[in-house]
Amino acid sequence: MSKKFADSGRIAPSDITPHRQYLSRRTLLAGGIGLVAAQGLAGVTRRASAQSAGALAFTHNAAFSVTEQPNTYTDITTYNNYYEFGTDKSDPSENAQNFHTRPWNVTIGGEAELTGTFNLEDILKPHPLEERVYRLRCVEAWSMVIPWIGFPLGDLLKRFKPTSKAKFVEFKTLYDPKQMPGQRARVLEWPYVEGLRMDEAMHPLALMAVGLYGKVLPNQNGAPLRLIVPWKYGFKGIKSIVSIKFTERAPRTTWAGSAANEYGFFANVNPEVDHPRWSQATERHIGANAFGPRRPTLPFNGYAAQVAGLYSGMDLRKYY
Ligand SMILES: Nc1nc2c(c(=O)[nH]1)N[C@H]1C(S)=C(S)[C@@H](COP(=O)(O)O)O[C@H]1N2
Ligand SMILES: [Mo]
Repeated sequence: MSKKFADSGRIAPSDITPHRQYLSRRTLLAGGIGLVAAQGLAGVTRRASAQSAGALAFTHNAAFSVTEQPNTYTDITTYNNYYEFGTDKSDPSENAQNFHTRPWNVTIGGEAELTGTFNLEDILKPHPLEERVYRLRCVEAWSMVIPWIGFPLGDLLKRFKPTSKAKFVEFKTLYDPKQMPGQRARVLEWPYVEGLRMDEAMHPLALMAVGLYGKVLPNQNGAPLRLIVPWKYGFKGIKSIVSIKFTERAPRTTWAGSAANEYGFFANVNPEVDHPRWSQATERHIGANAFGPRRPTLPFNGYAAQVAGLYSGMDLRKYY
């Protein structure tokens, strides 16, 4: 799989990050170094991680990572969409600093044998953490490459034994206008809601993220728990999740519900289906070369080989 992911190889020389040590480790792994050496390096990561605050223990998943250079930690943590903390890209990093992510509960409901409210530690406990470097393509036609830390969403969902009626999964963000100043304005319907079809949710690329760049998620990136669906536009990646519900019908999601002509339920990255107000054929890559040439947008954000089969027989212009 890494070979296919590597095919676009779009590393701009200007995309240099300050995380040199981190990257050299990744480059070695991406370069196909032997398994023993890779495990040795993962061990080094773990030992080193105990020393710095917020560091996580994880193993790098090269097979599920692109080999493009990740954006810098600064880009990833200061250029954000998180409307609960303001609509400017710099607002979340400024306004989310005091957001409380502990204690944190997640309610599991709907069509499953096991439902209820669980504390975050119990949600996370059984899941070993992986690092996966994924492309992120925002519906606003910009992109980044982000080294997430997380675990497969499907592994979490299976634990609650969804019934045969569970055809979709709905996710909700915390609603707490006291802590989230953006929720005091009606820029969106609150709380933020997203959803996936069950087979999409069970796809091994769908990730529950708890960290990035080897450390616990910064609040502005959706701490303590957020969704990443790399073949879809970024808005599907709902942040700070407090509710997961198995449903029979497609949930009404925030963006598709409020502007159905602009944002679809599926929201698969598709260079051939434009947003009514702009083209989706190309993207601006955030980083040192952000105002250099635009890059072509890839079908399913470069993950077509892995996920196109989920949509065989569907008219992707109709189900956008
Ligand atoms: N709750 C919530 N989740 C959200 C958003 C939001 O405004 N609120 N913005 C979405 C959009 S449009 C994008 S592109 C990604 C951005 O994630 P990042 O800031 O970690 O890059 O988060 C998504 N998740
Ligand atoms: Mo986005």
